[in-house]
Amino acid sequence: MAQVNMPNPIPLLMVAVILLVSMSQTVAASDSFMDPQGPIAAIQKTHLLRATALIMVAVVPVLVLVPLIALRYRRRKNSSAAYRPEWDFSAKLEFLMWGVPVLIVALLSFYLWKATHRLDPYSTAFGEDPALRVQVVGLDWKWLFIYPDLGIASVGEFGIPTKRQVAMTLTTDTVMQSFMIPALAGQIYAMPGMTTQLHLVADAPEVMQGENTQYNGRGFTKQKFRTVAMPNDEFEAWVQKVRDNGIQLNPATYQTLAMRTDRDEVQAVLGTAKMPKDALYFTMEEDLFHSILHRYHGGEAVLVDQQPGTASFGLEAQK
Ligand SMILES: [Cu+2]
Repeated sequence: MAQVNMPNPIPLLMVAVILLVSMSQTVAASDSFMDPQGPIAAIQKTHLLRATALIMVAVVPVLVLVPLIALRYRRRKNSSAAYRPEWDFSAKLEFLMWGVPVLIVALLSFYLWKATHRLDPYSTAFGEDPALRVQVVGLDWKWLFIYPDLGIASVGEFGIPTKRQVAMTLTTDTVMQSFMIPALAGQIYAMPGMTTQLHLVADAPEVMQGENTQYNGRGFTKQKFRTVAMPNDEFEAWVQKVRDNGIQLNPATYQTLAMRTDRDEVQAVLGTAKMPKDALYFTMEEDLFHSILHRYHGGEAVLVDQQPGTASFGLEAQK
């Protein structure tokens, strides 16, 4: 047999451990509801931990008792373990085996019911009015954030004030997409011609990743954005920055934006030196959101070259 030179496993293990630790640190920067940055994700976390703990009441005894019973009642000489081949019923055991799961399911249902209503994305229970209104449009492969009351829009950077409710209305101008900012709230689906809502509140200034969780083709992995929660004065400054440095979002620029391009590709066409490398800033006047929505409400199928998300729409980026 050929001699295989096995590398010394210790340095390899150390590298693996270091990698894991450093990865968990880069990932941990509030990209998960396990590190919640707002009340909704915080409740989601509690809910997960509670459900896990309840399920463990059934799982842990099984994991512990199966090997113990197999070991203790195995066939061997001079065994001190009881051997009762005629045994067939124990009320106590039956009560335990059925009662505990019933209790667990009942408790889980109770908490699930409560959490489902508490965490209803349409509910405004977590913040006071006036909420900041944001219209969100899913495109291939970016999210467009429209601030209808501020006359601005952005792609790749989603600025929000802290401690104030953000009331989002979502749709897409392409295939179904799923919006999520794990550290805050979500996920929620959006479909063309329809709207859904999502309300969220950020507790403290923080940068959080947002994404689309519904696979939609080539640029899917790049459909991420930075959610920047800022104190109110910084948020106002950010709005001013977007207003001062943004380009007009009109039918022509929207046409380019809506094509099947990832953020880098659209950045190359629409980006200017005044914008961050990974974000687009816009100013706008018209009610773009409703014109996007109503395009699907004509009672007839939308022509294929008028549908972002099709190869015929505009000049699709070839790749
Ligand atoms: Cu729908």
